[in-house]
Amino acid sequence: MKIEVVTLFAPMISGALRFGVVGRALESGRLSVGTEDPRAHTRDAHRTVDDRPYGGGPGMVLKPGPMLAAIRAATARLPPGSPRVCLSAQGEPFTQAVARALAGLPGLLLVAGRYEGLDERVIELGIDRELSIGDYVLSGGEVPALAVIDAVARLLPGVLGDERSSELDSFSQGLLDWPHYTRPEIFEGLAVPKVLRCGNHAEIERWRLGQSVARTWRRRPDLIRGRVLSGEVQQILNGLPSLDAAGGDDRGWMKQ
Ligand code: 4G3
Repeated sequence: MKIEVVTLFAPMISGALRFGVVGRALESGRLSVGTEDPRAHTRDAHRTVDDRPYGGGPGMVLKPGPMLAAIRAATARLPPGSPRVCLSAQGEPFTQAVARALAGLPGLLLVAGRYEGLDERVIELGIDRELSIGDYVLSGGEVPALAVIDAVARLLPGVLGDERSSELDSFSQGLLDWPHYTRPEIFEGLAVPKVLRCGNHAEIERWRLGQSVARTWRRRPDLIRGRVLSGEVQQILNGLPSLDAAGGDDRGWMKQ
């Protein structure tokens, strides 16, 4: 898969992508990431990329000329039809389902804004879709672009390897992950749950699913309400206290 990022701070992108799973995806050629700097598309001596907002008010807006020229230059290096995505707090939520859809494409353009954002005409002329990584404001779209690249890269064939399939991840089943433990068996007085040391794999699977369901129900009931439930998950949910019941956390469920 080929990804291009339009950014004023290319080293933020290239620097962060050198490590771990994404770093190896780049080295193996399963993923390639290029950048395009809007400043390279300025014509004035000061290489100006921002200007004051029409209508007044604080902050600056990215000038449309350099931004659209950078989008077009980067788009020309991508397969035809690659979606052009802008990261902004006004976008639709970036979810695991969106990551899966993007990972199935041969190309993707990500546009990282700065200041108060892009001139709206750049969005009209050069952006297909706006995505948000969450309900908070950041100083630039680079960190959200990196989040999208990371989430997409680990879904590409061969990137995780067979033994760490993304199909076993939190969210691939629509539930939060279960708790994990490694040695030592007792750490600062806290023991690993007995069920994980019993060697009964059917019971371990049941415990993990129970933990996932209980956690999701307590922390993210929105994930349960909007979802078709298997009979097994429905049965676990029926045994859980209602959300507003006293005794406040998911840690009591099936402990030990
Ligand atoms: C304004 C994305 C600001 C417009 C970007 C980009 C938060 C998110 C910015 C624009 C951002 C997010 C940069 N802040 N929640 N700031 O995904 O296009």
